[in-house]
Amino acid sequence: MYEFDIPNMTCGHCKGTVEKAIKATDPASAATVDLASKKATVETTLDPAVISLAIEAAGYPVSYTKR
Ligand SMILES: [Cu+2]
Repeated sequence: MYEFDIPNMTCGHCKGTVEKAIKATDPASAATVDLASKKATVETTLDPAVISLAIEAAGYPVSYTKR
């Protein structure tokens, strides 16, 4: 489980974009994207750096930590 900090995620549209980026990268992932805390928690078997790159490619700078 990884926690991604996405400080520029500010509205429902951002949230949807981030959710899509995660799902497109790892369709088997389980992701919860929380707008209020600007965090996404993701259960994935992929390297979290790959998910991170996809979120950044969607327009959102991101950092992550393992939980
Ligand atoms: Cu937005």
